[in-house]
Formats: sequence, C-alpha cells, structure tokens
Amino acid sequence: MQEAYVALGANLGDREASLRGALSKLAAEPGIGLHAISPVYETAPVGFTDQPSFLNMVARVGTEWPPLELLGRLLKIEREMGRVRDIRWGPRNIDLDLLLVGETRMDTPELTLPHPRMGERAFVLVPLRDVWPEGRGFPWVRELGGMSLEQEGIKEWANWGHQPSFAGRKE
Ligand code: GSY
Repeated sequence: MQEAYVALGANLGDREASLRGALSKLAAEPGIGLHAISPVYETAPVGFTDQPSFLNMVARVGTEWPPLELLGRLLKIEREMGRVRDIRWGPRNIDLDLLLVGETRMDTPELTLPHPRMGERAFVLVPLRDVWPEGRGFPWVRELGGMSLEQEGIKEWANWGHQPSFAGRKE
C-alpha cells in the first residue's frame, strides 16, 4: 500500500458539489482509501485567466494500485462526472490530477511523477502542505512559507474536516 496525493479542482457549475462528488467516488473505488483531505480553497485562475475562480483541494489516499492504474481510475471518475473541458487550460467542472505516488519517479507519455508543474502552482502547494506534513522539507513546499496567500489569490473557502464522514471505508 502506498500513499498518493490527488489535486482536485472545479470552476464550472456547483463547484463544491463536484468536489464532494469526486471525493465520494474516490472513496468508493476498490483499492483506494481516502486518508485525509485539505481545506477547500478558492483560487484565482492561473494560466488562462479569463475564467471563473476555482475551488481547489488535495486528498491523501492509500492505494494498492500502481500509478498508471490509479491514473486510469481518476480519469474514469472524471468521465463519470461528465468532465467538461473545451479549452486546454480553460474551465472544467472537475479536474483530478495525480501529484505524487509514494516515492515513485517516472516520465512516460501517459504520466509524469511527481507532477511536473506542481512546484509552480500555489493552488496545489497550499492544500498539499495541509495533508503532506513530510513535504515541508521539500524546497518547493518550503518556499510557501514566505508567500502571501492574498497575493497568490488564494483564500480558505471551507474545511470539511481531516477525515470526511462521507469517505467511507476503503483499502
Ligand atoms: O490544472 C488544474 C486546472 N487549472 C487551475 C486550477 O485548478 N486552479 C487555478 N487556480 N487555476 C487553474 N488553471 C488551471 S488550467
């Protein structure tokens, strides 16, 4: 069993319901257990900025699956939720990005781990450090210490608790 970190984001429709729905589906997936969730943050769009603000969070999961199988399951959840993504960097009703799987380092056309852009994205790093205490030693997580959340366009939106009641049991 390995620990993996999944970034969730939504900026279309009922964003909060989408995050809750994705967490429930993650928890219901065989071989995946939801171990912890970060608070939910409202974040200014990065990249293509002419779009609504996002809700972002990070989940720590325990998984029996190898990284590509885990990725496949995240993509399946996106499909089940009718993932809408017309523009590459544009609005989407749900987004599930695999950030880290244990100590795995890999670079394949399907998947790169750790996620290649996570170190540049405060909307990922802020919730990640909430659920990845060991990550505080990593330079790109440590850098956040000096960042102002306000300057980064990030504010806490909700806190559903460390162990969500809707997580169910899995593993
Ligand atoms: O890669 C995730 C999608 N995305 C986001 C996001 O989740 N949050 C913020 N704040 N900006 C974003 N730009 C893109 S693309």
